[in-house]
Amino acid sequence: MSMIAAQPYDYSFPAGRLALIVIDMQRDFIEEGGFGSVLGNDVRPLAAIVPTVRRLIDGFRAAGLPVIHTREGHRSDLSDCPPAKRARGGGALTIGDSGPMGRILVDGEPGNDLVPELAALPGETVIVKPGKGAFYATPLGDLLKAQGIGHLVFAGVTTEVCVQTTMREANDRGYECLLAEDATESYFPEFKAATLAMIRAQGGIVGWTAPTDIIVAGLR
Ligand code: TIU
Repeated sequence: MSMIAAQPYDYSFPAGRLALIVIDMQRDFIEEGGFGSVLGNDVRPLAAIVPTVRRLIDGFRAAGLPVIHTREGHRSDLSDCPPAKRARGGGALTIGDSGPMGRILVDGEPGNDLVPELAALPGETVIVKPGKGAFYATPLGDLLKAQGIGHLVFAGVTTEVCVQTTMREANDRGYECLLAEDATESYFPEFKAATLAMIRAQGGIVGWTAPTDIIVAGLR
């Protein structure tokens, strides 16, 4: 077993059996005019983690370990978007409406793309998901099973919404989950802090957390 110094205690993983899941590092959440901003958020703090997420991705690529990207996006006919989800938000625009980066949160639109610095390489999987969790209504679980992967490192946005939801889904499915503390961000700093604390409380009730540099060093 390999080991990464983490909270609430060291994170162990079998060498070659660890994958990185980068959650929703897409223009819709990180750039002005996308879903994050139509919900009323200041999106600027999220762009600040892009270089750190890139360092984590590069560490996994250099170690020959899988990098899986996700995007929150709906089909163009919105058949996979519950009316309840579309009705939320209270802003002038909602999911499926036309914004400056194309239709909001719709797969295939410019705003749904990953930010250019974090684009998937050929051969890397991109999961397009209709929900906050990446296991719901996607092939992610089958894909991990087929590759024999039981240990997952998480990064991306936002910490308390799609990242935490996916970590909880993974935890209930038996995966050992580690969140990169500085490669995740929220529109609400206090929500990020609370999420990191609740994940590792009670002996790691949801999983572990560690800084990106420690994780990357642990891959070598
Ligand atoms: N609104 C918010 O914080 N997040 C989302 O809607 N989706 C993700 O977290 N990706």
